[in-house]
Amino acid sequence: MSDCLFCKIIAGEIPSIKVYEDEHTFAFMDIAPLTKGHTLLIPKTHCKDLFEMSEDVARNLYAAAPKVANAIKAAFNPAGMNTINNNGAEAGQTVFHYHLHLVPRYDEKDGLVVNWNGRSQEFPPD
Ligand code: IU
Repeated sequence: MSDCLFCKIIAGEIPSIKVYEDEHTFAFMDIAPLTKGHTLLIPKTHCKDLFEMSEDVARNLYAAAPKVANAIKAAFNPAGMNTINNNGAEAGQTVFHYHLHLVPRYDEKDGLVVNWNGRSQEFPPD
């Protein structure tokens, strides 16, 4: 899609820090990382959100997900990882090309106070 930011990143028209690429998928570092190593995994075929995604696109995207997750794990040594996907502005989506957030987690005090389900989670101070 010509006016889609993430399509332009895939095409190399907008620079990104590429983490992974194959025939069907592309992954790059989020420009505003929630934690160290926060990566976005996206399909090369433009689709707005999960509701528009074909089974083929989903299959290819999720086939790449463990590879990218393990590459992030090898590079940053997180203790865990959240995968998050927002669909629709009401659900928090701000870029309308499907993307799966891979958010490495380090410990309960890694500074991120959003739990996997988007609910605020307060941690006690030291
Ligand atoms: P959301 O799920 O649609 O809210 O996530 C959009 C993400 O895209 C968000 O984490 C942004 O930091 C990220 N992003 C980016 O990596 N590069 C950009 O140029 C823009 C947004 I605009």
